[in-house]
Amino acid sequence: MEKTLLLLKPDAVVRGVCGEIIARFEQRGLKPIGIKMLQLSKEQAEIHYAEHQGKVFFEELVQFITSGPLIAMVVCGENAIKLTRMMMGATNPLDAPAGTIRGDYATTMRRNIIHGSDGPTSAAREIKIFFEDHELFGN
Ligand code: IDP
Ligand code: MG
Repeated sequence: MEKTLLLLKPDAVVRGVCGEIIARFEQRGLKPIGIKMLQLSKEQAEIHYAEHQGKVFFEELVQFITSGPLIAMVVCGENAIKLTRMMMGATNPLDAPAGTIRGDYATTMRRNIIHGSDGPTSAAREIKIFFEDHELFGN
């Protein structure tokens, strides 16, 4: 069993599509073991997106992810990381086919609806940023 961190970004909250996106993961067989709504501080956002520090889009990315509340979620299941990344679709929604979350809900890189950890190391690191051990259930 693998765990991964998903963020339904502020655009998902503003548009009121979080429930249907969460339902997709449940339908697929991934089990949410922790969910919370929060607004990231600039410092937390910079830690979460540390790998992108220095890139041209970094400031815009931090500005957007801190612009309003988001929903953070840990899901658990076999191959959860690969499965959630496949379900999300490409980073650029223009390259994300219909049927993927970004392909169905997003049009721009900046507002691409969802974040998902891209590997076991980043999943472990990112889950710790958002959740204490006692906030995760079914471990
Ligand atoms: P990912 O979210 O698919 O893992 P990353 O490369 O980790 O994609 O980038 C993190 C986030 O930064 C993306 O989801 C997207 O919102 C934003 N981003 C990535 N590349 C660009 C870019 O070239 N321009 C603007 N925003 C970008
Ligand atoms: Mg990434």
